[in-house]
Amino acid sequence: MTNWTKEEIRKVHDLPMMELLYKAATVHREHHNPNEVQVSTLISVKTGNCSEDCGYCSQSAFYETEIDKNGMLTLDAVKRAAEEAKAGGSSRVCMGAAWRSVADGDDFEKVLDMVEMVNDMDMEVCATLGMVNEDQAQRLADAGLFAYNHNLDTSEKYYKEVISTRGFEDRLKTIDNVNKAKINVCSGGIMGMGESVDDRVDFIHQYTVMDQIPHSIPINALIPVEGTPLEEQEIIPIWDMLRMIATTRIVFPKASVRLSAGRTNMTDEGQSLCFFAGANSIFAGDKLLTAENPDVISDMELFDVLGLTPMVAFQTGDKPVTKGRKKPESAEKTKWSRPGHKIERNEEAKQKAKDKRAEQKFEPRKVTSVESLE
Ligand code: SAM
Ligand code: DTB
Ligand code: SF4
Repeated sequence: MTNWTKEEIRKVHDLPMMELLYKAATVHREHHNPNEVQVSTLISVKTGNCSEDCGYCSQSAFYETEIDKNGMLTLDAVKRAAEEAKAGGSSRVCMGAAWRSVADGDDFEKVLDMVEMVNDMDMEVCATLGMVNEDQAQRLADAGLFAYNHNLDTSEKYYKEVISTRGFEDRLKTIDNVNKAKINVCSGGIMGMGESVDDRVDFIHQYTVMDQIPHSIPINALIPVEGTPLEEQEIIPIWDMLRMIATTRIVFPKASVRLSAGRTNMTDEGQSLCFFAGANSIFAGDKLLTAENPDVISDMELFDVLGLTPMVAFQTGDKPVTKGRKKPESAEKTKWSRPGHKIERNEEAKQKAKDKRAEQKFEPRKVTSVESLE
């Protein structure tokens, strides 16, 4: 917990750009090596068909988007992806699943196996699986999880304009459960969803009142995805991203600030300014979860130009020790809230998806050339 007021945060955010960047860069070098960047690779271990209606997300089952949906990946596939990530300079693997919350059972046991395996490869393991209860967080910790990503995404007020199927307080509860299990919390947001500057300030302020400040704070730029309610949002100007990164760095001097989704829409110079303003981690690899990301070679070329080096694993925290596997503690399923209020643009995108699916169902089947020959 820190005692920043919203007014103080807003004052920092609104500083003249050169002053803001200078201040942020000064705080950055006081607490971090400014020439080092932590590099993580995302692996989507379960893709698409998610039961939530998050207005930004390509993986929601409510919307019709062009993604390759996938059930659980095999342990082998995750191993190969992690090896490739390590060879490419990543020190952390972040496993994402298109789940609302974790359900005890085979798929969760598989995730625990994956965590154990990647931790044994001497890489930091992060997971982002939706809401978790205390027992599930503890089981992830025991499997060797280094960090858990769970984003608040935006201000509590604007959250209600983006998602109707889950409650903000459940996100806070999950972060609390992760903290209790002594797993490093990674939590941040998405900029450019139509929120106001006040929402951005409120978003930052939320973290100042937490008992524990997150270990890392991802600042994503919205990637507008066709078929989602936010498909028509304009790409956020780099200047807005810089203000958010610099302000986050100044308010949370010790945290990792991650320049996350949306780098394909930024120039090298724009990204360089983000590093100068205090961003000290990125997601590498030509795919995020479903969306595009710059390829590793161009990232490493930029690192070379800037004299940046990828951070080695476990520089910001000890390697977790894997403990024996226990059975889930509570037979009772955790009840997470489902507010269910109507968000107009989400409803429109849901209807569009329904219409498109109905159309596809009644479309005459195309006759292939082989069939037509017979
Ligand atoms: N289902 C889990 C959850 O929601 O916590 C984990 C996966 S979810 C895709 C992880 C995060 O990715 C979201 O919280 C959001 O911040 C980010 N994200 C998803 N779609 C995005 C987009 N189109 N642009 C930017 N960030 C996005
Ligand atoms: C985070 O804050 N950003 C990452 C990670 N945490 C899981 C995810 C970005 C997802 C971008 C959209 C996609 O790939 O579908
Ligand atoms: Fe599901 Fe997570 Fe996407 Fe929301 S952000 S639809 S919970 S995968």
